[in-house]
Amino acid sequence: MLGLILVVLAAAGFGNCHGYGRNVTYDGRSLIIDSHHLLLFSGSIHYPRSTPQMWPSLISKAKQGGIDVIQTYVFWNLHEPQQGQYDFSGRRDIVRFIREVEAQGLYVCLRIGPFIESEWTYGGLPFWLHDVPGIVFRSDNGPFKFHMQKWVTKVVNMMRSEKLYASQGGPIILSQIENEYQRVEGAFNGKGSSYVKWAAGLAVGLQTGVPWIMCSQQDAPDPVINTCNGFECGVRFRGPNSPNKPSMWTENWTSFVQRYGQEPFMRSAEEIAFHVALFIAKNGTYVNYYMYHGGTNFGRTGAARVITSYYDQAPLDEYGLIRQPVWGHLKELHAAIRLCTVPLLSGLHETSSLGYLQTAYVFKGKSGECAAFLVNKDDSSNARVRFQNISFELPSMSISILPDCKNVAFNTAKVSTQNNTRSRRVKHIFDSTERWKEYAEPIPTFSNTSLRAEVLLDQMSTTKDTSDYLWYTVCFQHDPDAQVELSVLSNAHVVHAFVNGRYKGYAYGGRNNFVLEKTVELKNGTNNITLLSVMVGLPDSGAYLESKTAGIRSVRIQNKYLNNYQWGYQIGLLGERLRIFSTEHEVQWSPYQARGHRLIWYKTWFDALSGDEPLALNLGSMGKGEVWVNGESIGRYWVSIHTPEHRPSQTWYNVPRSFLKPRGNILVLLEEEYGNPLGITLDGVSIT
Ligand SMILES: *[C@@H]1O[C@H](CO)[C@@H](O)[C@H](O)[C@H]1NC(C)=O
Ligand SMILES: *[C@@H]1O[C@H](CO)[C@@H](O)[C@H](O)[C@H]1NC(C)=O
Ligand SMILES: *[C@@H]1O[C@H](CO)[C@@H](O)[C@H](O)[C@H]1NC(C)=O
Ligand SMILES: *[C@@H]1O[C@H](CO)[C@@H](O)[C@H](O)[C@H]1NC(C)=O
Ligand SMILES: *[C@@H]1O[C@H](CO)[C@@H](O)[C@H](O)[C@H]1NC(C)=O
Ligand SMILES: *[C@@H]1O[C@H](CO)[C@@H](O)[C@H](O)[C@H]1NC(C)=O
Ligand SMILES: *[C@@H]1O[C@H](CO)[C@@H](O)[C@H](O)[C@H]1NC(C)=O
Ligand SMILES: CC(=O)N[C@H]1CO[C@H](CO)[C@@H](O)[C@@H]1O
Repeated sequence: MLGLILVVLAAAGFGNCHGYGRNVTYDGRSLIIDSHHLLLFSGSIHYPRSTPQMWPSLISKAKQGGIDVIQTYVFWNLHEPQQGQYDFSGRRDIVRFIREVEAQGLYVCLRIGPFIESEWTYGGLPFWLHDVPGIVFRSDNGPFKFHMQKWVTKVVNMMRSEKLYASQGGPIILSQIENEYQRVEGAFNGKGSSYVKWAAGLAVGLQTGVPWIMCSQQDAPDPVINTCNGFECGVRFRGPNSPNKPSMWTENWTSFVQRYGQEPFMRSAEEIAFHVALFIAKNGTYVNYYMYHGGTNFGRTGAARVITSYYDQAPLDEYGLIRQPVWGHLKELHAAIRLCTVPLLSGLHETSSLGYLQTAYVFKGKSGECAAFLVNKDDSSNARVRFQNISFELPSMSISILPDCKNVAFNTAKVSTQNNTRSRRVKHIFDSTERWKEYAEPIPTFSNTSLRAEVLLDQMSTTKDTSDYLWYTVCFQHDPDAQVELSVLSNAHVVHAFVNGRYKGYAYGGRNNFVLEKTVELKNGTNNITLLSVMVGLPDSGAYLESKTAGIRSVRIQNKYLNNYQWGYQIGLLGERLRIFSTEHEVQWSPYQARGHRLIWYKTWFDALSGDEPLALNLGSMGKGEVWVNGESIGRYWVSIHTPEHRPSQTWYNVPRSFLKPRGNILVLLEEEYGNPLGITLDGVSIT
């Protein structure tokens, strides 16, 4: 039997896909490549969430873990930040990423979207789309369809000109259009379903020679395949919408996105394995892990309040290190399911009850091969069952896989892989006062501003995502000297208040409005009130994203509303405009003094560190801000916000080795609140 399987796999031509076009189709059972039915395990790795230097090892570890397909989104706003100005360099080099997957003999599933959500700022849509007259995103709307068609066509043509589709001999076997649209479809009334048909027509009309999928879209029009996203597709998926389409799971969440203020979401290896095995038992033939490697939301790419580390709990952690037992347990699961390939894909299926909560899913091949999945859904106790006259003990909430219908090759609840632990060792301490410099961000007043309005402006349409920061300033006449109550209502993420140049405090919120309330002293005469509104990423989900607004909604002093005063605005920080985080720029940096002021830029330097293990900055002594290494932003940090367990959501921040030089590396931080840079360390990360 083993011999037969090897022949089948070799015939499927795994890993030698150069030079000739392949015929990728599907039927009700699975994807078919050159007339071979395939059972595929896929893993999401997003190219911009790691570095080109990390790609080969990430892909190789996925391959060793039994992964056949690498799935990635295409990140439109990264590639076309300004209309018509494209960037495919460095981490954005999607062609290089796909070629690396191909070089290692794996396939690619390309999820073009172009709306991708993905906890990525603005769901991957470029902000300039917001200003296209008359646009309604993701609807049967002329302007949106025009730009979507242009971008999707550009991506497809780029892939085609590089010969990356399987139909041309390349690795791409699947493409996705749109993303989980059914969740919002109802909000667009009739324009939702006509948009779905249009999007499917656009995709199919591009004639890539490989099938298209729509995830979480039950009514995906033929020939587009509807696929499942979620934790438990073996339980919840209603199945393909046609008997001629295979059952595919595009997002089986290995963990879940973490936002600032939240604890990480842990999903056990046993639970993931149970749901994957159940999906296969129920005729699934494609399972993708979202994420297999999460990585890092570098720069300002994370969506609203999403932490910089992305799906660190995945089988490959943020640094690309193997996380055990999940990586090893899934590897064994894949190997056991592979042993069932022939009966799974070529045979008859039977389901029989073995008990109240126990079921056997049996697959029989044409030459007498037999494989079985014995499921015990009893979550409180083990079950003893008889299957084909043999007695089996099924652990609670588990699936036993029998590639020959007699012997258990794997049970999802029995983890034989040993746990590993991740540790960090301090390699460099930035505790030398002489090595730090600082630059105090000036606090603007009304007279400094050129942008004026007699309303409180929306932050997103004002900054156009060029900065997390928007200053709101106003002059307020008061008579006489007095202590008054200042109240600021915001639906951005943070607001800091300054009165007459003095810091008065801050407040933050989540999804809803929040209020900053402070007692402040006003002078007899003109007072300067300056508010800094901060967004930790743009929203990434929901219908009518283009009409979402954020920022300061209302300002009150005692009983007087200042909303219709003349406000002056400054977009972004001066330090950002001067690019003082870049290596070449020189501003008037001052010697470090532990003043504890708000809004201080800090700068130091260090030489490269020995070894080759991944590196992370421990920012446990800092508050909130952004950090740059040699001019590259490694992301936002927010250590001062704590989870219900009273700890930061993220303390360590990934510094890819490829960002470093042998000597004279520049580290710059913008601290919004209060931080002690002397407490920062650069640590080596390893697993044991
Ligand atoms: C591709 O495969 C399908 C069946 O899987 C078959 O019907 C079709 O003729 C094949 N096309 C080519 C060009 O070989
Ligand atoms: C191993 O890790 C799992 C999480 O996947 C945890 O539930 C379990 O307690 C750990 N076992 C040991 C011995 O630490
Ligand atoms: C699996 O496929 C077989 C054959 O098409 C069908 O009889 C069976 O009901 C399917 N099983 C499930 C759980 O959908
Ligand atoms: C099943 O096992 C019983 C004894 O344990 C035996 O009498 C019976 O013949 C067996 N049936 C089959 C189909 O093997
Ligand atoms: C704001 O204006 C004042 C005086 O008009 C000036 O001293 C200060 O440097 C200006 N600040 C900024 C940030 O431009
Ligand atoms: C406030 O200042 C104005 C103008 O300088 C003055 O006329 C008024 O008396 C002052 N009020 C108090 C309470 O000092
Ligand atoms: C308000 O700001 C202006 C400069 O924009 C400055 O001249 C004035 O002294 C400030 N007022 C107070 C009370 O700080
Ligand atoms: C899309 C989807 O299926 N989402 C579900 C994923 O699983 C979690 C928890 O089981 C549900 O809350 C989601 O609705």
